[in-house]
Amino acid sequence: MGRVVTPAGFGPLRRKEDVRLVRGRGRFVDDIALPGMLHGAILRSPHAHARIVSVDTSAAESHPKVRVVLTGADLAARDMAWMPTASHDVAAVLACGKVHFQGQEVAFVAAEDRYAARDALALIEVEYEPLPAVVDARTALGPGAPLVRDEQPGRTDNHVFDWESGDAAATDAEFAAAEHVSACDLVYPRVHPAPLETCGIVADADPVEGRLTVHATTQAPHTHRVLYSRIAGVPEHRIRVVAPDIGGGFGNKVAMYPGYLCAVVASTVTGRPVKWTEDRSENLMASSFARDYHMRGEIAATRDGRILAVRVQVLADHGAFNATSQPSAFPAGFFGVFTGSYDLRAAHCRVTGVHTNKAPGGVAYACSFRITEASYLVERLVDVLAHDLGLDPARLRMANLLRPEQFPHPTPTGWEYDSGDYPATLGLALEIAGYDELRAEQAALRAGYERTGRGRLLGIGLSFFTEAVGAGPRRTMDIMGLGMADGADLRVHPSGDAVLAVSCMSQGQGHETTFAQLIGHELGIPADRVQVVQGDTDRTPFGLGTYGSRSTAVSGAATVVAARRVRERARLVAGAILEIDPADLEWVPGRWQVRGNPTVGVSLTEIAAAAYSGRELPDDVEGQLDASCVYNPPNLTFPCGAYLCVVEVDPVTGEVRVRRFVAVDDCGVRINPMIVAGQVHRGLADGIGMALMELITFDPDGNHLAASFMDYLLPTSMECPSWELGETVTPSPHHPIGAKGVGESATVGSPAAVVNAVLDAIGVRHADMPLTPAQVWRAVQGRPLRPDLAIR
Ligand code: MCN
Ligand code: CUM
Repeated sequence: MGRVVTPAGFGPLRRKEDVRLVRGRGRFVDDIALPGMLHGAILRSPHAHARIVSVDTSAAESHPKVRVVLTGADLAARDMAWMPTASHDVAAVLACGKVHFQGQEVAFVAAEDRYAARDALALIEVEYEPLPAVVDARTALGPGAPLVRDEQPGRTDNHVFDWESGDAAATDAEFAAAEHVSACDLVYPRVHPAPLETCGIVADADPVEGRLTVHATTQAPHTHRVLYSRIAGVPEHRIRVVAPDIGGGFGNKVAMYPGYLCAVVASTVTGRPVKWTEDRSENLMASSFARDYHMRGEIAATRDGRILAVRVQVLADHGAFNATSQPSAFPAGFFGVFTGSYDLRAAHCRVTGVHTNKAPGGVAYACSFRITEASYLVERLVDVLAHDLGLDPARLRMANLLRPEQFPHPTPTGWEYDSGDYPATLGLALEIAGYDELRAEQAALRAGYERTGRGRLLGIGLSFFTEAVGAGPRRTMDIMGLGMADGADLRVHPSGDAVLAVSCMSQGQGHETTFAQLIGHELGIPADRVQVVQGDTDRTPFGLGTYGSRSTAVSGAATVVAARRVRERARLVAGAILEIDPADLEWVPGRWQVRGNPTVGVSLTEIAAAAYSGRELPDDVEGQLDASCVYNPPNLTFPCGAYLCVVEVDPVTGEVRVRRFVAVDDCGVRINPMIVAGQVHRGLADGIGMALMELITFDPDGNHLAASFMDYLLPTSMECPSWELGETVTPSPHHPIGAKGVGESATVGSPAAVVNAVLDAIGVRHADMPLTPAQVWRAVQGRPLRPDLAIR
């Protein structure tokens, strides 16, 4: 660790893409208008669970502006009623026979304009026979629970999977021998990523060329192309998927949605382009949700607070279809990192997935594949342990964190953390916060409250997280059989300017800037002379895309390796120009020069011109200046962070105000510290949202109770303090520039800090999120509610 140095080419460069984005010149899917384009709309189920007795589309079809109406039966006739999901399940495209959740897609209309399409939905007559719904995961496996997936032959219950990780026997032995055990039941409620831009598509099936062009809001264009190809039985080269500018994804735009496929079919049937854009309620009701984990955690320790083992049981609510998007071999995502940042002797978890009559729960919402749940669990457990043993939560953490000399660290659940200096990271957060003074202020405020019965209480909440980002390697991680490795193609033009094409896809993370900076760092080409091409399967190499904060760790590594290959090629050309053995040349940013004689050398610009010129080149140099790389990461990268949240709580009204938030992140070497800070700011706001206000909940009949921003509350700048950031740097030993991902770190780490702070203020051992004023007030009274009981 030590002093933070910014390597050449890196630094707080302003985002290149903002030149168009902040001027309203971005081009989003809904900005696209093709000649003759039709507009789609979806009829959705009003019931959470019902048999479809009949569907009559005749009135809608005779609407003068309607061009096609699609039902489940129409899709079944094309063998397209069901689509594969990443988790070896299938999900309905349009309901056939029955509906499984409220808001499920039942029919699709394409009409001359958006209004006509909506009007026509009202003309479709669907007769439903309502069935009892199962909404609570805890009753889904019980006797008499309604069967959600009875269309699957032989199915008798709502069980999805059982998965375990760690050593059960060793863990049980630690618990049996431990001096102290703390246990806690926690719910990580269902939440939604709620990006600013909802999901949408413009599908254009060209019957003459036999080509399908799709403009869609997707974080993973190549994966989507493979999916379209498999579902429609059309080879990949006949499909082009373009993701233009995207107004936020946060995981919501990883999955394939029925509206996309319906638009493709409607375009095929009508021979005209079809646009479909979700509205906000549709997005909140039917697109990928996150979390919905019911967890029982236990932590074993000595009486003086040496943590020995953690044991966890999870009930995972996957909704009606197992439509998660994590690597195939990980049914509970990367939940296995629930051992957190601590030096444990043993750990074990058992996760059971169940179906309910709710929209398919993805793993989406800045989750790094369930690490959000894992991190929240262990960081809550550590605070519960501190509460039970009467220990200070900061000192308890410091005493149990992994020490720098323990890296690379094999965890009890089979991961290998690459690097980190956890004590220094926590130490810096405590220092920035002024921890001891805060505790003194807390004691004074509490004494005042106890004397007068009024006033605010101060709460100080900590969380220390370890993230796991940058999936593959391809040998152990695939999605639908596609290995998690990504490509980068780099071409330096005769002018010395460069074009980089990558498989990842920015939704606001600033890739056009940071990936250009990677080229600047490796080749000395200024970032404004590097064009970054992304989001177009016709113009970019194959790769699985942007999620799980994998772009820097995987595509970034591919970019660096490709740039180094170009540099080596340039060395040979430089040798030819200078008539000197290439082995005698040394690289300084932007230039090959003679070792020991720096006045003799050639710049990359001169080398590029020569590589395309009529000049004779060495036999093993073909000419031109380009290179590619497909990067198969040897391991994930493991960023970490120490977060400290300070809240003021009014115990009479339950109102919470976040006064301060200190976040020290270690994401290895930072390419653009300003973009990293922006990523962290965003994730911290996520944490405040989830901890205090965000909740997707249902009534017992499965009616969705949060289908608008009136009910699904998001934090604004009003709820957020001025963030106080710090950094430590332990480079990843296996990443070519030592970078680790950061895009989801703050979302993973912050919820526990906020919850720990609120509970610390009111002296309560545990209460579930979201800690709304009502929930806090009840917790003060000693009777907090379960989040699924719609706290208002
Ligand atoms: N970066 C850096 N130095 C590092 C690490 C990252 O400069 N050591 C930069 C990267 O180059 C990139 C940004 O920070 O410009 C985020 O990088 P990374 O951690 O690699 O994450 P991804 O680019 O793969 O982004 C995905 C991640 C995920 S999975 C979600 S969800 C999320 C997030 O990013 N969605 C976002 N941040 C988001 N930010 C915005 N604005 N919009 C979203 O939808
Ligand atoms: Cu899981 S949300 Mo992000 O990985 O796209």
